[in-house]
Amino acid sequence: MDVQEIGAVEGPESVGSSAALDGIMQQIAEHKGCGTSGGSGKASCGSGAGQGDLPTEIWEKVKNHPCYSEEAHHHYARMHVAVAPACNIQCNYCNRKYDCANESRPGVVSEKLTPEQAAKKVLAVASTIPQMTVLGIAGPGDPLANPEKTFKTFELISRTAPDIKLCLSTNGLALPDHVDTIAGFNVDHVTITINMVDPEIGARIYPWVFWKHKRYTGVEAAKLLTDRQLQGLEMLTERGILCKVNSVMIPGINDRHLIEVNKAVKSRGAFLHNIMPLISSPEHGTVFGLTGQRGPTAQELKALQDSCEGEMNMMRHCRQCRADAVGLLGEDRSAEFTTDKIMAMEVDYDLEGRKAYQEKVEEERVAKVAAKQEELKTLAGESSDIQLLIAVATKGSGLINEHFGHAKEFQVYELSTRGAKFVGHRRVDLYCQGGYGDEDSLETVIRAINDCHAVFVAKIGGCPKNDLIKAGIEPVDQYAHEFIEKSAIAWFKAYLDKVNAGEIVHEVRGDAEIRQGALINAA
Ligand code: CLF
Ligand code: SF4
Repeated sequence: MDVQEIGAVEGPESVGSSAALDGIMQQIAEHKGCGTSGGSGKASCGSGAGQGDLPTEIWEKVKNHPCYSEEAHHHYARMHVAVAPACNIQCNYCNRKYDCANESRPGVVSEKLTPEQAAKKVLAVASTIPQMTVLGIAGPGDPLANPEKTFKTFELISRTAPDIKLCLSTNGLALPDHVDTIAGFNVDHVTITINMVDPEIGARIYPWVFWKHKRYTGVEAAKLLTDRQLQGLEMLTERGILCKVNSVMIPGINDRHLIEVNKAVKSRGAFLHNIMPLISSPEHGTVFGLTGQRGPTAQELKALQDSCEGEMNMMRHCRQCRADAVGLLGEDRSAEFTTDKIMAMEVDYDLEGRKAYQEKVEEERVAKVAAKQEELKTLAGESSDIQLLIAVATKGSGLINEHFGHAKEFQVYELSTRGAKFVGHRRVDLYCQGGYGDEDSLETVIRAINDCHAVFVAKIGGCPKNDLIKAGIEPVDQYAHEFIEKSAIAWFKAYLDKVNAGEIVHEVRGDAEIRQGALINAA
């Protein structure tokens, strides 16, 4: 059992001020999309883009990558191997004893691995989880500050598990020096964390960077970092490597500036932009945690993401996972694959079996999309401008298949006459603990989905049902084990019918909280 609780949920007062939200909304009004000067293959509608929205060669690269395709993340898993402990910069949201916040929640890595151990782990996981399609190296430090270990791991895996996509996440400082090696290993997916393109802002995020045996501080350090990040991004996209940019949204420091970052990375050919909330609690021991720097509220984050979703692909399903995460995004099976357990495992890397399993997954995906399209027809002719959010309890496969009390997160969909669109997720405390409902947890769940009109579940008990209704959130269990989007559209159609008939009045919901200290690794 490896359970780590980081921090506590903040109270309702932590929800951002309306002045802050107004400021972002104003920026959005002034920001007409994200320009159109991006590199090739960028014309799509977000990481939710499907087969028909992308050029074939891009679709082939993203269709089973759970981070680069929102649709894929319901079906395919990724794993990280923690082979890269050192880092060459300091971020104010990172404490070195924790994972890299580029790609992980601030939790402790259970084990650091050698490249050989990592290769064995990949084979063990791939043999057990046939839908694991991507290996990422994302820390716990920076992979390119540990180039020998990172590339040795890639070399071993590309030889023994050729069907697994290789993925890399970096702060970008050392990136220009390694682009050719990355391309040489056929790494198709690289993430760069870019939080600013203005060194004055960067100096508030990065106290120092270490480059060519010298430590730089302040604006000089931030200037060096941003120059190297943007140079690395250009070099990768020139070689046809799909680049995702991660940005941490830090209210009052870079929140409005991230619109400029979005333009800058789009113009250099980034494929996807992932704006993530700052996670900051005093318990993390980070500079931001200790100085009380808050993270954004759910509405602030969504408003910024919406503002950048012109023609730029936006990722909204990131789980800020650990540097040793294993499984579907949103689940963590790393405790099943500790070094002790792996060494004792009989590994049977069945390439044909993996292919056969993934073909079945593809059939499920086709059925899911067809069901959604069919249901969408019922909204044809509706002219309502009502737009609302719902929360969904799911264990994956695009189904409403989780009990309310067992949900560790809820997926959030925006419903309108255009259909159902995935717009995020909310991590929560388990409501059901040891067979009983926990009232304190229920309060935190309600705060986390407070901006939603309904919560879709496979099953729910009487007590939480009543409390949700009191809070104005409708518990919906009539679509248990059915497809999420199809069910959501059917429910929304019925909602519109009731509004049109005058049976109910549509009301706008309030803001919601982003969990600051969720359970990050339970097994
Ligand atoms: Fe890992 Fe990152 Fe590759 Fe994904 S994670 S290296 S691109 S395989 Fe994904 Fe995790 Fe978010 Fe990263 S959900 S933190 S975006
Ligand atoms: Fe921490 Fe990652 Fe920043 Fe390095 S790049 S300081 S490991 S968050």
